Amino acid sequence: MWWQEAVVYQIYPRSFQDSNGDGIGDLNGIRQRLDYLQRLGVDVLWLSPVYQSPNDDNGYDISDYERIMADFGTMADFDALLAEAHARGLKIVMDLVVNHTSDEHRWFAESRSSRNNPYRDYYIWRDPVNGGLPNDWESSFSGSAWSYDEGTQQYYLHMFSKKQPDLNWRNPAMRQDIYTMMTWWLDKGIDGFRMDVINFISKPEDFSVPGAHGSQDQVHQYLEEMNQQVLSHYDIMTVGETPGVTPEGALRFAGFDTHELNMVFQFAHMGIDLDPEYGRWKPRAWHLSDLKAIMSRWQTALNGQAWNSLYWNNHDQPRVVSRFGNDTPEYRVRSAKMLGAVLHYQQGTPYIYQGEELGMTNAANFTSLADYRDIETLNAYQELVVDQEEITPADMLTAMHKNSRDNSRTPMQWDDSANAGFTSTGVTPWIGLNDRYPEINAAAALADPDSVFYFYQEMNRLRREYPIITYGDYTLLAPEDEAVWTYERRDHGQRLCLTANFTDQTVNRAEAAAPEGGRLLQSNYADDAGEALRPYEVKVYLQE
Ligand code: TEU
Ligand code: CA
Repeated sequence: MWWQEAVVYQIYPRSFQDSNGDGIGDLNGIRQRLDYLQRLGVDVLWLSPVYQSPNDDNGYDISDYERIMADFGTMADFDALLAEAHARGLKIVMDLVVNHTSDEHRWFAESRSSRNNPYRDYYIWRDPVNGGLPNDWESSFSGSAWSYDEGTQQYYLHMFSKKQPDLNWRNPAMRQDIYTMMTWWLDKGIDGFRMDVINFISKPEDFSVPGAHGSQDQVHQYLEEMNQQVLSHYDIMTVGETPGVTPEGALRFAGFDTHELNMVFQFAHMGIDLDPEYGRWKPRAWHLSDLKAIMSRWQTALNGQAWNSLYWNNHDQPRVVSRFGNDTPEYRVRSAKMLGAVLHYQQGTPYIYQGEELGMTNAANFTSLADYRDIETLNAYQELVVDQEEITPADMLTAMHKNSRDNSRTPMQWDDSANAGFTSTGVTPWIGLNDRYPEINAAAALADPDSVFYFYQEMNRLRREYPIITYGDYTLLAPEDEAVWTYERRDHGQRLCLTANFTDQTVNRAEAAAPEGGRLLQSNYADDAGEALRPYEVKVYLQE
């Protein structure tokens, strides 16, 4: 399928390119940068939500699915972007957020207006239990997942902010409205959907049963129905965002022999440095053996039965070079390339998040709470530092530096001019720039043949040339090794072998030497030092 051979590039429109000097990225800005994206050699652009939204959660709170957020432009701008992308052979995948809407969506306004409004049942309403909350579910953005509505004296459910009420997928009329909306977009010619927290859409019938949180079996009925009524009528790609999903779960959502989605995003590898209780707000040390074990398990469990989506980064995660690499000036470029190779030479469809191809880093220059914009971060600070005093301000700031979602939401760094070419000089961007932009930016990368950008470009080129990169079987070697990740891929008598040093020391490994008849396909050093793997060195050998 075409989506197995594609490379996807995720755009966070708010932070990509401002075209009209209001400090906010927009659709026309994306259109201005299509040359750059084509040059990188990606096939699909996934746009984080561009629909009308009051921006409580930067567009993941949609108030009208068939309108464009004024900040981003107009529907005519969208149509122009889609047409120009298609003319260049680039596809566009939209974010589909249907677990919840904004509380400013017309359906919710109707729903909360009275208990017998026809839209009441589009959302999830419950009576108080013993005068209080219906159950102990917590919102991902702190506090209870239930908010009380004075007008109608019931609670509504919101797994995210109180401005993101969860839709009731048990309601067939609601589902039909969603399918109609999806059809409307697909008829416009978009090329697929990335489905936000799609495994959360089904909820238990009885909220008093403990442990019922998370995926329920009905999710598969809903997705089969969606597939049958909508998705199967188009040549598109779908990827479900499915926090907590296991490989076995992925086979149900996206098995080659099932009729729901094409791929899912798994989260296991994103959890290795988080605290079991406090999550991203108490970072912990991670081990390469864990990272290898998790990702290798996904490689083997899905092989031949489903298709992996490969990602290090997105708008919810810190920058990978700061997380699993080394973002010091000495090793940033080297380790960003190494990480890119480790990911892209696995079996699956790779996703590049904007700026990853430049080796963009976490926002170390954010010094106080006032620099942050993300609702998850701000709410967590209020809850854990201010209200409950469980984390000190200093420790929280350290955690935010490591893990806040804002690390990946700073403006794209295009050049070394004031505002990094993201917006006009003199304008204050909606979120502060990463102060390393004079060194780390697209113009500098394009002028440097050894840049991370050209390394990614080369990976994209090689993927087109060698099907083994896309389709080969994966085997992990030396699973216990805490410094080096070695794996091989096999396909039709060919063998590809990757070795990657995750440390800033030179280490010696027999597997790092050229195998018999093998030729070096790609590496991040100018020469080959045989068994010696230099700091953050990666080598990919091909035996044909
Ligand atoms: O994210 C869902 C999700 O489970 C997390 O990764 C989430 O970002 C949260 O930080 C958990 O710590 C999706 C979107 O990608 C995210 O941007 C939205 O905020 C969220 O859904 C709600 O729509
Ligand atoms: Ca703008």
